[in-house]
Amino acid sequence: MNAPARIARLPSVCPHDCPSACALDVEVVEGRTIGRVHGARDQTYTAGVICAKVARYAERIHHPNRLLHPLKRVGRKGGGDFARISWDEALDTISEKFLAAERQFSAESVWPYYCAGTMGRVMRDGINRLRHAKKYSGFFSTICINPAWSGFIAGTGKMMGPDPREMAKADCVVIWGTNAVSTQVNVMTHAIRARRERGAKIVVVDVYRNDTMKQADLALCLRPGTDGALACAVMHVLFRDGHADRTYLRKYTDVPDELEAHVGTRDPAWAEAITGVPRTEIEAFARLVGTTKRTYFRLGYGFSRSRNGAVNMHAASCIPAVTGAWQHEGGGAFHNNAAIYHWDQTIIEGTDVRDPAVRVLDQSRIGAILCGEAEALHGGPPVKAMLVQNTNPVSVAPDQTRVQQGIAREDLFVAVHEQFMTETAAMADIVLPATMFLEHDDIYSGGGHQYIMLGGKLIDPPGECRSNHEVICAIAKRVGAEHEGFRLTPRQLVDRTLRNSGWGGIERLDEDKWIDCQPPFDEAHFINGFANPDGKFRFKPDWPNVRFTNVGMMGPWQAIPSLPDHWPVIEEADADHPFRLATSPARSFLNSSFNETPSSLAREGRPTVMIHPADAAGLDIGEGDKVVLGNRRGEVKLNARLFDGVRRGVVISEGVWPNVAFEDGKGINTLTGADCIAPFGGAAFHDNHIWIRKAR
Ligand SMILES: Nc1nc2c(c(=O)[nH]1)N[C@H]1C(S)=C(S)[C@@H](COP(=O)(O)OP(=O)(O)OC[C@H]3O[C@@H](n4cnc5c(=O)[nH]c(N)nc54)[C@H](O)[C@@H]3O)O[C@H]1N2
Ligand SMILES: Nc1nc2c(c(=O)[nH]1)N[C@H]1C(S)=C(S)[C@@H](COP(=O)(O)OP(=O)(O)OC[C@H]3O[C@@H](n4cnc5c(=O)[nH]c(N)nc54)[C@H](O)[C@@H]3O)O[C@H]1N2
Ligand code: SF4
Ligand SMILES: [Mo]
Repeated sequence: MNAPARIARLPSVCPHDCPSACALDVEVVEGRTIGRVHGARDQTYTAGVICAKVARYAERIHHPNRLLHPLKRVGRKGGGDFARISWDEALDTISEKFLAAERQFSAESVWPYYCAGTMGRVMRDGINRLRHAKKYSGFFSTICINPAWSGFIAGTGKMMGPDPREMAKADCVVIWGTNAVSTQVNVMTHAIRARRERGAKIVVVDVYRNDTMKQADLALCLRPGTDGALACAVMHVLFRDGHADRTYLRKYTDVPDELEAHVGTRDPAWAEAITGVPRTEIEAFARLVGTTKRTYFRLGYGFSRSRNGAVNMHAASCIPAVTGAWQHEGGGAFHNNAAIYHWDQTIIEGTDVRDPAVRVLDQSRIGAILCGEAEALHGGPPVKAMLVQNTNPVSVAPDQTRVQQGIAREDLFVAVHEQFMTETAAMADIVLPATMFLEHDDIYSGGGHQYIMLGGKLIDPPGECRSNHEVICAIAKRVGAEHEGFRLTPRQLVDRTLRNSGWGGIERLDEDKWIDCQPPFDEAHFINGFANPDGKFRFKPDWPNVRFTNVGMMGPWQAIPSLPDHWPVIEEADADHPFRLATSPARSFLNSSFNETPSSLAREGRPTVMIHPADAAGLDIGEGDKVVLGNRRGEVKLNARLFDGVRRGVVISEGVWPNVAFEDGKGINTLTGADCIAPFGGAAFHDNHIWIRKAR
């Protein structure tokens, strides 16, 4: 008889690029394999709830297709033929190529490229230490947060807000531009608690009737990129109907009279024409937030992924400044808690050896950069060698056709460190197998909550997988990069970073698992003033001085309207492109992650576009028909689903599928643009005009 399996339940943290950063309770079987993954019950934000795809993590970590050994390309680029090599050969090759590029084209011809495939600070950001120590090209990480964060900081002065758990103490929760049921499930935990315990109303503002909108008491379905108009009309009604808190406005805001005069011309009829939302719904929304002081605006990323996204984010954050909701428990606006941790990552990132003269290249413009566009390269040398960690740009980056062209250049050397043979790894010269989060040590902090958390190594990695830190240190040694951080273990880096940031040492986390970093009420609600030099919330942002980045202004920022408004710089529909496309997240994928696990693939089905039945009828398109979506950037073939939960003229395609799941290998990002958006760059993933036709 077999003895029953020994199952331990050990703490960890979900490493994926998700604001929820869940605290986990992981079943480890016989010290070797992962069983079911649970949400930690004793962490107050996670509160025992995690998403289904991470609950089934055993499927991803023990996936038969995991990369297990270093590989080198044999045959043509992207041809798919690789041969197994040793770690020494792989690391020697990478170092020789980097040194050769440096000799011939200068250090700036090497471009380490990464994203947030893991949110662990050591494994995500350590690549910057190699960059800075070697003066390799800089990296401006624009693809995700820039319009959202800069738009929020434009008003408040700081990326923080009321305790996320206060959502449960609100009388109204406005879930704006985030499909929380799919993308950060714990928002729903706290919002629904407010409904259950206090009878709170849930409002959802989105561009389609997604799983979150289905939960709403009041659902506002607008056209993509028009949230600024909605916010202005709401403020119009608040002033008009006496719901503006004039005492608060005088004490806490910069130009309340100018704002009132300005939104006086932005009434619900004006906004209806822009947003498509009936004026009666706008009035109802304004009345609700105007008469409910404890209104918590939970502002997501989705409505910032447009060319006017920063302006829209700022406009939404202005509403609680008009009602004075910020003063109340359960009131105010929240996007992310990044600033409360005051991280000092010098030891991880090597910022102490950064040379500010080195050029900084824009992550989102990887296509133009690899295709050698002089302006994208800031007039400097071409990119000749890359190390890619934690990201899959061939699938996820905008302007995909250019990315595919650029990365296929025969004179470009690419090393990709990955868990799977992604579409980016498939284009590499050298592929390195990476550990997963349960196989290495790291530290995490929540964007959507207020904890710092430790995630320790629980099992050994399979095959010859190595962590990002091991790879960075091994390359550093071979290319002669010097920094103390290369001589420390991940736990030592965590310990030093915690101490330098004012959180004590790692022992505290070994004991307590996490640190609750929530600032006091007055600070989180800006009771002592907002984080701008004059202490006021800014209706009129000083964009060049928004404390978000020192990389500099980008895009047509000088044309940004001075007060909250509808900024008409989106890709409007026109005669050639009668439809607007948003490329929203899929519930069972996380960006391109999980698009390799069988259960996620089964749940998502196949690449699909949701079209309003009346629009489909006009195009002679029926349920399940193959259709072509196109614009000047390219064409994509997928399957139609008739769906009346969108405005006419708007279509939605969920999920970053592998490009190969589409006919012709052209993925959804073939249609998205990489033009630079104001004021600090970013990618307008939900702002695309397109044509649609039935495929023959
Ligand atoms: N399941 C799943 N979870 C994820 C991800 C995923 O891909 N799948 N991605 C992760 C990452 S990297 C991030 S940054 C977060 C992002 O998570 P969110 O903050 O939720 O942002 P988005 O995923 O971009 O889009 C959210 C919603 O905004 C809607 N939207 C698009 N355009 C507009 C608009 O103009 N106005 C309004 N009001 N709504 C609009 C979209 O239709 C979508 O329903 O989620 C993370 N979590
Ligand atoms: N059409 C469309 N495109 C989008 C979006 C959209 O809404 N619509 N959203 C955009 C957003 S918000 C983002 S943030 C980007 C994200 O795009 P990506 O960063 O590319 O997405 P992820 O799937 O989170 O992670 C990428 C890879 O990191 C790898 N990885 C995970 N952990 C580790 C590790 O420890 N070491 C190494 N070496 N690799 C690891 C995973 O295997 C995965 O293949 O996508 C963007 N692309
Ligand atoms: S909700 Fe987000 S953080 Fe939580 S387990 Fe799922 S992917 Fe991870
Ligand atoms: Mo993201």
